[in-house]
Amino acid sequence: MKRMLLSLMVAFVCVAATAQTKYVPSAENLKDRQWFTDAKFGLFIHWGPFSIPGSGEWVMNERKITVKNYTRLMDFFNPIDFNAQEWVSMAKNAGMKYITLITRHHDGFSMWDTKYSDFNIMNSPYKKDIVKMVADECHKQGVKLFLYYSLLDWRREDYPHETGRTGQYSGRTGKGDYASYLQFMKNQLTELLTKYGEISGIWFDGHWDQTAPEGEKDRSSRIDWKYDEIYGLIHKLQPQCMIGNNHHLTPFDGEDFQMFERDLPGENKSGLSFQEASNKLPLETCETINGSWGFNITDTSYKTPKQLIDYLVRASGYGANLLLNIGPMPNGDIQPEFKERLAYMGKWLQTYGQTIYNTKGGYLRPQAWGAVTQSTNKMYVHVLKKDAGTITLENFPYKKINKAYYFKGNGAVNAVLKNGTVTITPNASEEDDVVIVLEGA
Ligand code: H79
Repeated sequence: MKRMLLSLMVAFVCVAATAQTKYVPSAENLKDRQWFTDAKFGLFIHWGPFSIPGSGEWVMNERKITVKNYTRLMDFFNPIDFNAQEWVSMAKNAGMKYITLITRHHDGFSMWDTKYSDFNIMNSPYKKDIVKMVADECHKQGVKLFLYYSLLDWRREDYPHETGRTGQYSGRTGKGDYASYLQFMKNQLTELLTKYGEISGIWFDGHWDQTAPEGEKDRSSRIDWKYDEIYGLIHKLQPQCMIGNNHHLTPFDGEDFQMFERDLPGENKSGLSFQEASNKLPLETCETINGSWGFNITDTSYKTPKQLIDYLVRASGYGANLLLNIGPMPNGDIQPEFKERLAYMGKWLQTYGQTIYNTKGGYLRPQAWGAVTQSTNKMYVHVLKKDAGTITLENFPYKKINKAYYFKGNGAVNAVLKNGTVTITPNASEEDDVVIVLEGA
């Protein structure tokens, strides 16, 4: 009897040890999720030795550069014009509330003083910890900091490169060893989460490297990433730190926000975002100003300031943040085309910020003519399309509209609520932005 009891107890302990415990976010984490949802606008920064060839952050893979040859870039990276204070001020003046910084992209270069890889900023002629400089400045200026961290690596032998879809021209001959690679990532993440003050989020990318090429919808991974271990570590070190993973799938247990690359939640215009938008987690869309993430010297396909504002508004209409990217130049300076657009957006937000920050996505999702955001008893109707003509808002949630006016100038607007539908005919406007406020309940 005693023996049976003992073996029962052993069995119970074993089950308890292997059972997946479902992630319960801490109070601090939930608070940061709310902050994030209200923040609406952040700056993505793709920068590193990959910026030098001026051909985007995938240059190693695209030009089939071997690890041996690529390592030379480290000797050239000397961004003498980099000024963290200027970068953070620029983001702040653009109305951005957080920065998401590349700490290590797929090329494996670490932008901080890490003990776990020689391919890092301290071994470049610059010899200064860039993550530290940006982190210190963010904390000083009250801008939150997220860190981008690639799960895939085009240079390490222990990354399971044999099954990787990319990084096949790196010249690696060793055998992948995920246990070793996982330990490496944990060591690096521990550095990032213990040496740089408060980190508001970790932005993972690269999961798709281990997914099947046949049919983009099949996203089952060829390796078990052991996310429970990685996420557990992060939440243990900094419980408020929000985890997002750009795996293009339904969020996994342990994740705190969901991102969409070059796509508004649910639209899947890029063809990479099959996942449905979560109705539980905060959402974020990332997008470039031209067509490139890392500095690209020939890419002049800049979006107009108006297009960028429209994107921010439409993201807000879905209740999502916009994480807008810049790829600084190899010398650390930011090209004027980016600076001008960010300044424009900052100016726009000085006027219209109230219709974006702290709002919820519209009860009516973005339409061809524009988008709706809302706060308590107020609906902000952004008419983005010029000459949109008469607009109808069906299934309108208010029983009565008490006041209808232009956000700018307060001029009255004719808005009629009948049988649950609002009909608005905006005045033909010379201005780019027509925002109408409907007050009611
Ligand atoms: O950091 C930026 C990009 O470098 C990174 N994410 C943003 C934020 C990124 N890497 N890849 N992608 C975005 C697009 C992925 C394309 C893929 Fe494929 C399609 C990966 C797998 C299928 C192309 C085709 C590459 C491999 C096969």
